[in-house]
Amino acid sequence: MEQQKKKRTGFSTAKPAQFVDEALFTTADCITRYPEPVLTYKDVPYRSALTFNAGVLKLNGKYIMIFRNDVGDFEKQQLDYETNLGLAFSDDGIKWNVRPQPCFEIDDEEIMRVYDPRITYIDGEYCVCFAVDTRHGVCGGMAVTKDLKNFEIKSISVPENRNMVLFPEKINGKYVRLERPMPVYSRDGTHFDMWLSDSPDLVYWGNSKLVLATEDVPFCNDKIGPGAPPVKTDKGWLTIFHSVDIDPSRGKNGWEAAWRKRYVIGIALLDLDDPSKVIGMSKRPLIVPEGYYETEFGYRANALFPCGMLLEDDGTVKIYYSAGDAVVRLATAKVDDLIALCNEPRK
Ligand code: BMA
Repeated sequence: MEQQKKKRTGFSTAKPAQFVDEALFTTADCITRYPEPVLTYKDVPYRSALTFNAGVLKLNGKYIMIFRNDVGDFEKQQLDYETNLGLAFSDDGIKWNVRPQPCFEIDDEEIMRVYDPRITYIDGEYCVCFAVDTRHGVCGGMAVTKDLKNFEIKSISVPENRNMVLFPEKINGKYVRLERPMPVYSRDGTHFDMWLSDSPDLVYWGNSKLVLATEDVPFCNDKIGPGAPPVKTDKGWLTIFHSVDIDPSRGKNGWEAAWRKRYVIGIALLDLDDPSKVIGMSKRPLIVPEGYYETEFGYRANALFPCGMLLEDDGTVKIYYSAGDAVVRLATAKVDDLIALCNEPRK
């Protein structure tokens, strides 16, 4: 019998937009939300409208947050189109004390801003990964700092890349990061997937591999991206990611004339020795937008964006995520329940 050849209609194998099933969009039972946002512009002692997409770390019993601060006036719904990174400390991971000045900002002839920080502590220093808007595209950048004041940029990728997160330890002798390139030519300008690269020195990155594709995420019809630096467990690297679906019928949903996307949080487990291998993934979102702050409030409603996750000694996982591109929220769950979700997808 003659073998049927698949017709090549393009590179993309991703699902078209209509395929998301609304019944999938519930928050997992194991999740508990802290009722109020843990950071808003009101906590910031300098000009601020939107405080969000915050990397969080716990070191020697203290919590450290680096957050994106979009400058403007929240009440007037005005943005100055200026972004800096703010620094905050906390004793309990809930009440944050923001330092008097932003800790990092770049605005020069080529780089317009850095944003969406994630923090990892490795080799006795902090490594902050961030997105970099340049006049020639969006890049992923990494900088190291010992004092959270003086930052040394280690690498900036070629465009288009974003959402880099660095694993908290070397794996097989290499630094490893998750990242989310944005291929405009081969994936219909959408359907962006999660990739991984490694490096001997945080400068040169290679051995890039696809980790998770949008078509493997049943609640995604647009793009996914790594969330927080993965947390090591004896069952694998616990990894959160954001996942986006677009509905062209959505209209005004925040400050902009229209906002047609919904960002939810997904969870997966990656192999301890080879984290390019997904060994488990919840087939439903971990957290979907619910309640006032997540569905009605802020610059862009229905946008949950996780950048921080940490494991406490008692087995509680703290997940820091933004709502409405406006405030930082905190959800908790037991690590065993999160692992179980990755292994036994909810019906
Ligand atoms: C992404 C990034 C994030 C933002 C999110 C939701 O593409 O720009 O900074 O939080 O969209 O608007």
